[in-house]
Amino acid sequence: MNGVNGPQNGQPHLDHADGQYFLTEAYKVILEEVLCKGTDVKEKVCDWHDPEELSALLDLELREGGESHHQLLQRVRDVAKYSVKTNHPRFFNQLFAGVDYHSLAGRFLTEALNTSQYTYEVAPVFVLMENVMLTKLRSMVGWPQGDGIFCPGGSVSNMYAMNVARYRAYPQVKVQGLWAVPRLAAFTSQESHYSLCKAASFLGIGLDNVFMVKVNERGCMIPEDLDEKIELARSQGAVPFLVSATSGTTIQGAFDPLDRIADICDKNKLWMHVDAAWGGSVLFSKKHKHLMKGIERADSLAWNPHKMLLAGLQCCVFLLKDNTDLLKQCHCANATYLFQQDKFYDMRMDTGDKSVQCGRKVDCLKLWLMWKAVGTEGLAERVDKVFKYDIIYQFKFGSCFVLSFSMVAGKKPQFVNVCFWYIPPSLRGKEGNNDYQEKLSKVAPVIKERMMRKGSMMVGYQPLREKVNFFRMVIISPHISQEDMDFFLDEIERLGKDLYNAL
Ligand code: ABU
Repeated sequence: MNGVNGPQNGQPHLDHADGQYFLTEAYKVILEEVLCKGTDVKEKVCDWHDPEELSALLDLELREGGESHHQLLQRVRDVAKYSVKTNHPRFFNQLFAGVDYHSLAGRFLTEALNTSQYTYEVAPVFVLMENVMLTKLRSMVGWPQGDGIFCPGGSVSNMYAMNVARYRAYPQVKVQGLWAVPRLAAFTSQESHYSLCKAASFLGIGLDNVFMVKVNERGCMIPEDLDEKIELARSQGAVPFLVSATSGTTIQGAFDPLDRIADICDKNKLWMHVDAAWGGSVLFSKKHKHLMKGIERADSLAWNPHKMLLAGLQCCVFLLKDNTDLLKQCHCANATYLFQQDKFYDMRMDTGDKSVQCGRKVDCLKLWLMWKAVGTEGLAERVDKVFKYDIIYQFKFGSCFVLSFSMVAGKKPQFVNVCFWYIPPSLRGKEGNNDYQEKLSKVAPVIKERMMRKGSMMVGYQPLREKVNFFRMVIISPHISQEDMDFFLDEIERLGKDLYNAL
């Protein structure tokens, strides 16, 4: 065993003892740098460097010879040091955050086992586990039967929905291609996820044929406008086939009115998909699942447990009500080297041909192990807890900070996305000035740059149609304390109070 010296003469070594020694040491670094320091509020969320400087710090160049274990452990330490600590209590930047240690153990185990989800013969445990997970999640939607698959991201789940909906309406498309179908029209809200447009483009439906339905102030689809857009599409000679509603929009966290949308889909015989990648986890909460009232009437659903449930990237499911094997019929290619029809076990266990992928990562174990650890009740508590933080936040926004902060929707948001403008003292009371919006649009980017260079916290910002740049704070991690919440607003004020004078 070479121990800390690693491979000799730059030769790649495959010695188990040596590899396991390295892994043990690397794990200690991961534990210390990512999981201990990375969750410590006294440490930075990020150690920011501009790309040129970071490239030099990392020494990314690959060379002819290999490095010693000592050097490699320093590489591991550097990667951890300069990466963003998404487990940190002051990371509010994305729709994922925080760490669940049981899930993480599942992720390590998945990586160590290094298999592909496609057949029972190479993934017996995971084929059974995926089936159990999909059945359980479907039962929460209210579908006693159905189908589904774990996907690499919510965008891919949404693309599956579009493809399966088209296949149901025009099965000949699989063999004959776009020649065999009329101009199709899909409908989604102005605030839905951009993946619907990507899917339409990728599948040859075309961006012009995605009709954007208007939303109300909170970002929820307006059903009357959906009706109008369906008529508009027909008047242009297009054939409506799919409505994609959203439960938990990316920016405002809005929930579309599913029952009313289902009525319209029933009336027009359209496939109803719900992108619940972000909001789906409210189905765990007795108190908040009303936000998805009517979900059982949908045909399909995208749901990402790696978001609010903390299952870890990535853990995404595409669920269908259909139990006629539509998903497999739509995507199968019957590869004879994988899906032999004369196998010695029940070939229905080879679920890989439902997928558009060949090799497919195991994404069910992390969710299963976490769920086993805390139970359905524990996951429900997790969801309820972040909603409680949101209430505290709204109270603060509604009272003492009223001058400095302004809520984007002008009222209580539906979910845990808190969208707001910070108004620096120099802009307060100047709403009527011609350059007010232009100046306000520059505030969030400057504060964001300052917080990242300092490393004190991370929060996202964006414009939204006519609304200029505002912050979107996303509260997910159960490890967030009241002090973190207080720090957040105080830090924005500290970083931005000299604006607009300094711009
Ligand atoms: N798929 C939407 C995720 C974007 C975000 O984390 O903000």
